[in-house]
Amino acid sequence: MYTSKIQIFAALSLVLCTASANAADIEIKMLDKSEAGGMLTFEPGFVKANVNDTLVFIPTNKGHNSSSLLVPAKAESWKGPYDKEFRVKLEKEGVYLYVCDSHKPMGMVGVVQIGKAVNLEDAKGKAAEESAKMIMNKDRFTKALEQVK
Ligand SMILES: [Cu+2]
Repeated sequence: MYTSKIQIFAALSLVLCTASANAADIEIKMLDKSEAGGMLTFEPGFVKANVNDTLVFIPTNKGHNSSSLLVPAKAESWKGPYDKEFRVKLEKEGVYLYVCDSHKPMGMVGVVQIGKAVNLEDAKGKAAEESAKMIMNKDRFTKALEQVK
């Protein structure tokens, strides 16, 4: 009886430890129109996550993809397919900027912060450069970057 309780406790501890060590999946929808009324959006447009978490882009509406625009030093860039669920694991700390290739001019963009924002100044510079070329939603990058802490 005593032994079995210990065994159960040991098994339970193992389960809990495994769970806390697991990285998270974070879903980001690709939308024509958000519930708040914004056109052509990633939702959420800003995500703060941990090293080794995975972004999961969901093709809720058709005609969108996800491509990295700026990644921290030594991090891998990505270019996701259109109209398919796409997963990208982020293994380096810093700020990531990404866009929908078709709708970058319309400000279909997003920002991810992994751990410390070690490259925030670079990200702000790139975002300002790209935002200047947009024809709508020019403030999306700025508003997302304001949430970086
Ligand atoms: Cu798009």
